[in-house]
Amino acid sequence: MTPHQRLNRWIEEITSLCEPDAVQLCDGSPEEYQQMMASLTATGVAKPLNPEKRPNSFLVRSDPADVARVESRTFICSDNEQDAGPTNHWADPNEMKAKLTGLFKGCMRGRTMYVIPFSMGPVGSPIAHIGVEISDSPYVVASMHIMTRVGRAVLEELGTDGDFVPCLHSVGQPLQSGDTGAAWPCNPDNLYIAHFPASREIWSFGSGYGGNALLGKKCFALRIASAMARDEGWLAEHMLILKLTNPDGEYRYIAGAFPSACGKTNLAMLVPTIPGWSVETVGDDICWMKFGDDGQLYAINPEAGFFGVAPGTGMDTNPNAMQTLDGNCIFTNVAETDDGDVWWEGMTDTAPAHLIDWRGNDWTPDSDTPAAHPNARFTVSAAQCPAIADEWEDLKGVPISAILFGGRRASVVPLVNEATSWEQGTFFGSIVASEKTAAAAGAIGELRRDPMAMLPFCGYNMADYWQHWINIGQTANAKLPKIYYVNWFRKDLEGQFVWPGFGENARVLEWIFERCAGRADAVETPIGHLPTLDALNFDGLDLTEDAIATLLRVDIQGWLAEIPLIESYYQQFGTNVPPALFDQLQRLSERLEAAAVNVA
Ligand code: SAT
Ligand code: MN
Repeated sequence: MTPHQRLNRWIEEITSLCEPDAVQLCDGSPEEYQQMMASLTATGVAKPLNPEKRPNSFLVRSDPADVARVESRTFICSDNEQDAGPTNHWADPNEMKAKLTGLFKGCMRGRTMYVIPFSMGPVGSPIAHIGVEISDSPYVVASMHIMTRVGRAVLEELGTDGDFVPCLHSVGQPLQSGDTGAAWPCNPDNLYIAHFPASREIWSFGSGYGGNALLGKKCFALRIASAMARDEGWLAEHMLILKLTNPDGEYRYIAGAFPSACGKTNLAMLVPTIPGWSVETVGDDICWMKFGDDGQLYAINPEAGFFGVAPGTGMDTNPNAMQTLDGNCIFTNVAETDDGDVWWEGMTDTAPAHLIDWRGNDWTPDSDTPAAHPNARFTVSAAQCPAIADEWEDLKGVPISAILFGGRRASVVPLVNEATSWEQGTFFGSIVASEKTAAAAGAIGELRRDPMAMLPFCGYNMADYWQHWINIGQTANAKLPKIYYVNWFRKDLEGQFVWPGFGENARVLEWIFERCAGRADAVETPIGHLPTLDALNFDGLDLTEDAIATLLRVDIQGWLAEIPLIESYYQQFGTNVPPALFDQLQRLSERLEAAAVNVA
């Protein structure tokens, strides 16, 4: 079938296990894409949109029971439970394989089994890696065309003995003879998204949606790749990558990790408010970084498309995303307008008077359910983004000058602080949190820790992953990026956001840029370097002195109150927590105590 013996053997093995009616080796061609969309249209799950509104675009409605990633059914199957760590669901690899082999037996009867060779990253890049997904879903094939690089070039790159990650997927709904089955087949009662980090394999059963089914994304590019990166001395991160250019035409690349609902895609496509500055997009979700010969970390976006949350995306919040969506898109679980286009909450200020909602029912603004599912998605090629950086497909990657970590914190955490070392930056990354409740200033809301925004995406023990970060910092001759902790979500005593956010975040990026260039001032504080009042560009911003003070305040008492919370958070990881992080915590605590005495 292919020149690759191991791949051929795997295809044969899966064919005899799953018993499909036919096997199709995917070539990634436009004809193949049209074939998939035609078959999805024929079964009624996809609907072509009005070509005058949205050329070559489709609306897909999933089963209402299959609308998002399911973390409770996501498993890390390492030999030892401790290697999965307390934040992952662990399963014994042999037991999981046995159970899944039972489920996969005959699961593709009546269906075509697609073999999808794909590259995460530009084909031929030394930072890229190859996977092969076997799936019985044409929706997955079409989506993989957009989200990854699929086809012949990948097989050529694999040659006869290249490495690949086998990614096995089935919607888990075989067809009886003559039966056409459900429009959106799935099997939510038997859902498994299983990862085998030691053998670098993924087995996913029962869902056709997003990260459960497009196995190149979170399953491979984060969970399996994080384990590969640990073994091979690189970083696989849940980060955007942007290119920032100043008015003189100097540019730098910045990566950033943010938990969901913190505006990561908006930041990746930001339109700066400050004159002369520009942001271009390299990636919006995932970042792979390897050391170059010069000791710098070079990054690629392993993906080729955006699988973005539609609701909340509009011309006011993200004009670049909106323009990316002009055509050639798959929309899943958004609402349909009367003229054959799409709509979702946040696309426009006022909703159309009539829609068909994501479930296929009539909808008006008086309806008490949303028109689009909150996790409705667009799938679109990154190349269509008007802000895409020319070098986004550079084989050697782009050198990263700074790494941002951010959460959603109403209190305690200032607008920006710079870590004084890689170890301190790793410490900041490990304690990233978002507040569940909108806490009043001074009080700490209930914190959901999401270290490095990797909580559901780390393929091994989170604390071992922190140790890997520490180890990366000790790489000989490394020229490491500076690390920043940012918070766009600080609130005042009345519970109002203090910082305007969106395009104004460019002001913080400007300071970071100038710090990397060795030109901007900072004050040393117990929590690292903060901008001096003059160093941060507030020109033309309507902020009171009080607001600026709140944004740049080092909240000694607030931070002191966090020390025991961090300590007990670390304790759940037992002895796996790197001593370097306890050391950072201890020293932070000492600096805060000393500052508290000085203030008193
Ligand atoms: O569904 S995905 O995992 O691809 C996207 C997400 O949940 O972040
Ligand atoms: Mn993500």
